Amino acid sequence: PDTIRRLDYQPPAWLVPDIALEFDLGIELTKVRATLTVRQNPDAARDQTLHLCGDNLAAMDLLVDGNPAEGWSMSGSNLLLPLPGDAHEVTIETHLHPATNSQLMGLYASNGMLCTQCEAEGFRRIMFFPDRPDVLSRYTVRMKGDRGAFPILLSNGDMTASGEDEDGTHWAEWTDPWPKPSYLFALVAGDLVARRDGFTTMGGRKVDLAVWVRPGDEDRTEHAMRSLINSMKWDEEVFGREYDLDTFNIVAVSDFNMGAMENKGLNIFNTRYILADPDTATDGDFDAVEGVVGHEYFHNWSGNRVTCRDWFQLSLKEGFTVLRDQMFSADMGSEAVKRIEDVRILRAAQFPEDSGPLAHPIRPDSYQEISNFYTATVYNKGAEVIRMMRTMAGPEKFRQGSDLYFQRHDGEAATCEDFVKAMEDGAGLDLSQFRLWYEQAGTPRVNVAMTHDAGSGKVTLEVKQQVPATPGQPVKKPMPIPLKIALFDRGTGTHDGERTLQITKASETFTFGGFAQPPVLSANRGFSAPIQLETEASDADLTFLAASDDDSFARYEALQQLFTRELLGATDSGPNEPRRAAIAEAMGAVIDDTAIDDMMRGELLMLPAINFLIELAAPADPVALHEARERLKAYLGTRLRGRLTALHDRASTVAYSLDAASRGARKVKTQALILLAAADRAETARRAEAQYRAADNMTDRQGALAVMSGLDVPARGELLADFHARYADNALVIDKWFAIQASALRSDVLDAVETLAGHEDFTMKNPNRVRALYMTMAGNPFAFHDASGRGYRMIADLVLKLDPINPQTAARFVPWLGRWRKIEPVRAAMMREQLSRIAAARSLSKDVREQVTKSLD
Ligand code: HT7
Ligand code: ZN
Repeated sequence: PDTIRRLDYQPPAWLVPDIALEFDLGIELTKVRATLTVRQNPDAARDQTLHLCGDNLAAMDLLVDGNPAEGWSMSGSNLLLPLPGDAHEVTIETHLHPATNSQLMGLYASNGMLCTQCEAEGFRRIMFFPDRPDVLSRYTVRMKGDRGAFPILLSNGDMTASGEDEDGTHWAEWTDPWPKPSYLFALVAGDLVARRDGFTTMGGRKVDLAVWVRPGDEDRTEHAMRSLINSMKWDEEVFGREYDLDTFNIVAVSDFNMGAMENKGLNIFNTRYILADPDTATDGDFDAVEGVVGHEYFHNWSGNRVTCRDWFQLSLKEGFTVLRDQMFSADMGSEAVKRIEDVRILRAAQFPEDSGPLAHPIRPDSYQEISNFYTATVYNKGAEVIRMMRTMAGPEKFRQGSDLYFQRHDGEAATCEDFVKAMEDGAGLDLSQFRLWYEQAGTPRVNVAMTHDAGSGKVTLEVKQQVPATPGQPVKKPMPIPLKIALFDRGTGTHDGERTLQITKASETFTFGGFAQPPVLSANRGFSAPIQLETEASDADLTFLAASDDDSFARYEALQQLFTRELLGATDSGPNEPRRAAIAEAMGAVIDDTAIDDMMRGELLMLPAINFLIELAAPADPVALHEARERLKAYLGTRLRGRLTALHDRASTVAYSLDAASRGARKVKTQALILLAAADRAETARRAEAQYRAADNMTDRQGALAVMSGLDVPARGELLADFHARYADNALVIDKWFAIQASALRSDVLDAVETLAGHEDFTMKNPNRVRALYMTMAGNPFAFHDASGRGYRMIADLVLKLDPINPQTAARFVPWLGRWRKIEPVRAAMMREQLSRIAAARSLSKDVREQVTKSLD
C-alpha cells in the first residue's frame, strides 16, 4: 500500500478558482455534471497534465473548453487529462448510486434522504477533482429532484434561486461566496422540517438559523438551537470571530460515520448530537450536543476560513477547535468539572494510543489512509498542546496570537508551523523548543522528587523527564513542559501561591525558600501539561490534598492516585487496610463537604476506569484489576452505606431541571447507586428499580437501568423489556438499550452481545448501532478480556464482517486488539492471533489493512 509522507508535499500544479455543479437527484441514480475553471498555479512546477482524483467513478462525459477531451487516461481510479494551455474549462459528468453507498462517504442515502460526507476524501466519490485541501474554489450548486421525495434542497452558502418544473420536480441554486476546499462541500435533499431562529452578529448581519430534522423530531431540537446561538455569541466575545453568511443550516442524519461535519454554512450532524429532550437524552447527551454544535460552529473560522494545507496539518483545525469547544463548554457550565472530564477522556482514549503501536505525533509524518488519523492524539492531545501555549502566554496574549493567526491566514490553507509562528509573533512566546510537541509522539513521564532542608528552610524539587520510544521514534529529546505547582503548609492547609515551572531539560532542579516544615507538593495543577506524573507523595499527603487542595483538578487527582495505588497494589498483595480506610474517610468527607457542589461531588466519587489502570499496570491482568475494583467498591459501599443512602435520598427530592444543582443531584444519585450495588445487591436493586420507575427523565432512568443491568435480580429483565417497549420508535434510545447490556459487568455479557447481534433491531449498516453494541463491548474490559479469548474473537469477526460494508468504522475497532503489549502474555497471544486472522483475510480495505499491520508490528 502507498504511504503518503508529510515531507513530500508539493503545491498543486493546477488551481480551480470556480466550480459549478449540477445534480439530477435520485436515490438509485444521481447524475452530476461539473464545470471547472482551471488554471496553472503560478507558484508550482508546471505540469501540462491535470490530475483529478476519483474513487469508484466513471467519466460519462468529458469536455475541455466545450469539446470532447482528447488523450485522457485513467491511472488507477484517478483521471489524467492533458491540457495544452494555462487556463481551461473542463466539464465532467458522473453517475452515482447513493442507495448502495454503505461506506457513508461521498453522496449516500439515509432514511430516504440524500446527503454528503466529503472530509477527508469523499468528494472524489462524487466528482473527479483535485481533492486536496489546498485547492480552494468558489462553488455554485444547482440541484433538481422530485418535489415529493426531496421537498428540501440544501447546499453550502446562501440560496440564490429556486423554482418548480411541470414534471413534478423542483430545483434550487446555492452559491457560496467563500472559496473552500472540496472536503467542505455539502448537499442535502429530503423530507425535512426545521426549527428556525435568528442571530444578529456583532457587525449587524442578520443570520437565518435552521436545524433540519425528520418530521416528528422537531421538538427535540431546542437545545441544539440554543447551543448554536450561544456558540455564535461566545465566539464573538472570546475570540472576536463573526459569522460570514446570511444562512446557517444544520441537518441531522441517522447514518453517519463520525459526530458531525463542519461543511461551510451547512453542518451535517449525527442525530445523536442534535436531538435531545429530558425524556430521551441524559445530562451527558445534552452536554455532548452543546459541545459538538459548538465545535462544528467554531470550525467556521478554525478550519473553514483558515483551512489546512494538507491532511498532516489536521490538528491545526482539530486541536485548536477542540480547545475552543472545551473553553466554550467550560464557560457554559462548570470550568472545574469540564477540566476533569476532558482529562478523563484524554487518559482513556489518548494515553493508550500514545503508548501503543499506533502512536503518532499530533502532526503525523506519514499515513496510508487518512481516515485512520482522526484520532484522540490529533484532536485531544492537539488541544492540550495549544492549551499549554495559552497557559504560557496567559489569556490576553493568547488572544493576540489567535487574532494574528486568523488575520495572517484568512482565506488560506495553512500549516501547524503557521499557527506556531503566529503565536510566537502575536503572543510574544519563544516556541523553538515547544515545536517538539508537534514532532514527537509519546506521553512524557515526569518524576518530581522533593527534599526539604530544615536548617535553611529550603525545598528542592528535582524534576526528571523521559519521553518513551514510539514507532519510528526510538530516541526522544526533552520536552518543554509548563508544570503548575503549589507547596502547601500542612498546618494551615494553605500555600504561598501557585508557580509555573518551565521545564526544558531531561533533569533539572528548582529551589524555594521559607519552609520551616516540609510542605505538601501539589503538582500539574489543572493538568497544566499532558504528561504522566510520578511523585513520591505519601498516602497521608494525598489524603491531605484530597481534602484541602484549592485546585479542584488537583483535589480530584489526589483521590484518583489513592484509588490507583490501592487498585494496582491489590492485584499483587491484596487490599492495603490503612489505605482503604483513608480512602473511605476521604470519600466520606467528599460526601459531607457542603463547600462543593454535586456536579463536582459526582466526579470525586468516581473510581478510575480499568482501561486507564491497564496503562499503568502493564502487563495487566484486566480481570484481576476488575475484581480489585469491585472489591474496593464493595468496601466503600459498605463503609459509607449510611452516607450514600442519605445522599441518594437527598438527591432524589430534587426536581428535574437543566440547572447545575438539579444535574448534580442526578449525577450523585447514580454514583451512590454504583457504590451501594457492590455492597448490597438486593437492597440496591430495590432502590434502583424505584428510581427507574419514578424517573421523569432519561438520566435517572438510564442510570438506574445501567446499575440494574449489572445485577442478577428478577426485575432486571423486566426493566430492560420495559425500556425497549417504551422507546421502540426512538433509534437513539434503542442504541442506549444495546449499550447498557454490552457494558454490564456480568459473566454472561458475551452471550448477551451475541444474542443482541441477532436482534431484529441490530443492523451493520448503521454506525451508531454497531458502536452501541460492539464499541461498548470492546470498552468493557470484563467482556473484551474474557479469559477464553471470546471477546477478542468477536471483535475480529466484527471487523471482518463490517469491513466490506463500512471500512472506516471497521478500522476503528482494530486498536482495541492492538493493545496486546499492555496485557499479560496469555491474553496478549490471543489478541495477536486475532489480529493475524484479520491480516490473513483475502481482501481488506486500506483502512483496516493499515491498522492491523501496524498493530502486529
Ligand atoms: N471534521 C470532521 C471530520 C469528519 C470525518 C472524517 C472522516 C470521515 C467522516 C467524517 N465525518 C466528520 C468532524 C470534526 O472534527 O468536526
Ligand atoms: Zn472538528
